[in-house]
Amino acid sequence: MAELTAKANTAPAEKINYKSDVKVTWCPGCGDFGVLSAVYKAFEMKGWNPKDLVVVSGIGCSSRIPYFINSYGFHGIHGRALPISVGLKVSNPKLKVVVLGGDGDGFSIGAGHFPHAVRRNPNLTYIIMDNSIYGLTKGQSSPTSAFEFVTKATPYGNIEDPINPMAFALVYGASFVAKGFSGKANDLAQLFVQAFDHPGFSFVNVLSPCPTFNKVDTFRYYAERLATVPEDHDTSDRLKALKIAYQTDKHTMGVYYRDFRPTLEDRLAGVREKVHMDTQEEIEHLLSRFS
Ligand SMILES: Cc1ncc(C[n+]2csc(CCOP(=O)(O)OP(=O)(O)O)c2C)c(N)n1
Ligand code: SF4
Ligand SMILES: [Mg+2]
Repeated sequence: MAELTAKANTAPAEKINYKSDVKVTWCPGCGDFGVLSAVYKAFEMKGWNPKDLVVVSGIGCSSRIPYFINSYGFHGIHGRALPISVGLKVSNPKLKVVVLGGDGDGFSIGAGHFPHAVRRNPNLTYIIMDNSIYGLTKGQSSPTSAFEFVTKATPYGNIEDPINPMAFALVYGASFVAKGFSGKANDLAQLFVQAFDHPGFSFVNVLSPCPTFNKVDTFRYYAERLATVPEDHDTSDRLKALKIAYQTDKHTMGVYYRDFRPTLEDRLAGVREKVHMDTQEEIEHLLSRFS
């Protein structure tokens, strides 16, 4: 059941504390701690007032994150974080909306919402905490699990190919697409700030290992394959971004792509303007019949 958590406090303006009093209940060593730390840092850099900020999630270990943040929060239903967030932006465009959740939440049950959020281009940030597993339900394979990955649900190895989250976002037309790693919280915080500053739908896929349901050390696995987007990469070139997304030998961190086009809020303001004008014209036309 959807749950609205209003935890915004009235902390003094000079130093905003984004940490809530709720105990973080993830397993020791969970990659999600790195994401949470980067989120705190990025919010500190932005200095947003918690009363103007809503953190939205679905269901999963990662989706518990709104409880740990001093802001408004919406711990929603599995796979429905994006529609909830778009609704928030439509009803109050001034809100800062940051959406977080797991790879299962976003790319399995929630995958159908992704293209439609993207093509509306709402001014919000969507962060996937990608551990390539269903953590909360005790370690089944997810849409980003590797082929032949062994889990309790796939004891003979996963028979499905994984989706490529970066290509997924690029092909659907997201206006900002970036990738990060929870083991590099400072870099991640910088990436989040760039995503927050982007006017439109910004997507960040974060590699966030689940040590509980991975037999190998995924932190080390990723760290050994980390690369950064080349400095001369043209972020306005979607095809070049796709080439980086399809590199199989490394995990490249940074901003792959961005473009600037009207946001959902701009588009709705345009419609409101037209409605207002039409109404004015209609009123004048009606009045002219009585003059
Ligand atoms: C409609 C619905 N279907 C299925 C579930 C069961 N369920 C809860 S969390 C989850 C997957 C969690 O995986 P992910 O989104 O990757 O988050 P993680 O726990 O890995 O952070 C599933 C299938 C549910 N709660 N609601
Ligand atoms: S099960 Fe995995 S994803 Fe969930 S809290 Fe534990 S380490 Fe993190
Ligand atoms: Mg997951």
